[in-house]
Amino acid sequence: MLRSFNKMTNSIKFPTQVQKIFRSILIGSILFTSLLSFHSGFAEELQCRLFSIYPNVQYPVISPELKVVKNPGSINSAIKMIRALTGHNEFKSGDKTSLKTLQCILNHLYLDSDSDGIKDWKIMDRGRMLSHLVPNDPDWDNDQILNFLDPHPFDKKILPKITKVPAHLKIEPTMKHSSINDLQEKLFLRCGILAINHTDQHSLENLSAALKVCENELALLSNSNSIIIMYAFVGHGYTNTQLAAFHPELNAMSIQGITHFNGKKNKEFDKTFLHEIGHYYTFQFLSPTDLLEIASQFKVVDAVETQPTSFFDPSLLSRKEPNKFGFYPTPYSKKNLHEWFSEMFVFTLVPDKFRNPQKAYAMQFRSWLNQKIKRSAPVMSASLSSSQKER
Ligand SMILES: [Ca+2]
Ligand SMILES: [Ca+2]
Ligand SMILES: [Zn+2]
Repeated sequence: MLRSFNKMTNSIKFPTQVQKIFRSILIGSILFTSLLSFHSGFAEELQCRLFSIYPNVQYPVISPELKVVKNPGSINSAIKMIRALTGHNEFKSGDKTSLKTLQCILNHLYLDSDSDGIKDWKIMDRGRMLSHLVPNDPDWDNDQILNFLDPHPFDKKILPKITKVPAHLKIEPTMKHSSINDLQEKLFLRCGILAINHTDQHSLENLSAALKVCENELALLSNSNSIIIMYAFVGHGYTNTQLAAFHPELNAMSIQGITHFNGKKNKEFDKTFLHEIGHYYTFQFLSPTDLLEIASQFKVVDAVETQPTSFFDPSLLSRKEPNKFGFYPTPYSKKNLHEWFSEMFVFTLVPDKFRNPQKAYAMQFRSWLNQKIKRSAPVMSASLSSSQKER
């Protein structure tokens, strides 16, 4: 599933509201909820909340009465200012949004801590409204250490090159889970997956399952040098569809932590985990046109005629009548092209676990994907931050 992180995150500032939001979304099944449907009804909950990139991150204190915009006057003029500043004409505020909240959002949107022209925060992502402000500049202080890896993200300090999980992200081992940071380290060093505790704590069981999958199945793909952030968010349930999610605006995935873990590994964990990694690969290594191109190779779409510029283009996200001659590894892959790709991603790595294990298709998809990864790998290792800044 590809989902907005909005409803699964917490902020240091407003834990109670966020808990409420969690309760309200758990009704819907995650895997089967389209990206866009997460956005209905959002605006009413618009708050001036900052997404916390890791626990206890230190953000500079910004009062809502910050000097930049002393008084926008009215809700309408505040909205106008936000639209002018961000270029997002879609920006709306709900009935419950106060002028003070808008002023606070507005003030955050002006911030550019390192004066490099890339604003610190955003409240919209590719036309979609977010319920938190999320990082817009991947390196707020321009010290070449990406925000989440940076123990002082707003304080430019020269740090040694990162070769292991930085101290501020280390998962505290517990009596029961004494080996958990060993797992965290292996996941990071061997697979580039950085497990970060967030509103929940990672479980030993899920992290060891993730490590196994990455050492066996993911190893079939070309090496990519990129880092996949994997948060533990409270709000994930125990059923297959609720185990994990990918959040494009954070460029991060999230999985179930200990809160909803019922003591035994969910049989579908491996596939769900790979499915979300598939979404990560889409955003990291493909262009929207690539997505159409591979879908047309498998006759899921007809010849590529349009060249969408956004991954959120309706041609990639809307449900269409399945193509009679198309190859769909699962019923869920008929949902839209993003979900088709992620299901193919799982299929290409573990074809035997599918009802119709067409090995030739799995190989065709995998070699196409490996070409795309190889093409972008050198760029990624050289300039992780600048390539992310384009987002
Ligand atoms: Ca900046
Ligand atoms: Ca930094
Ligand atoms: Zn998905």
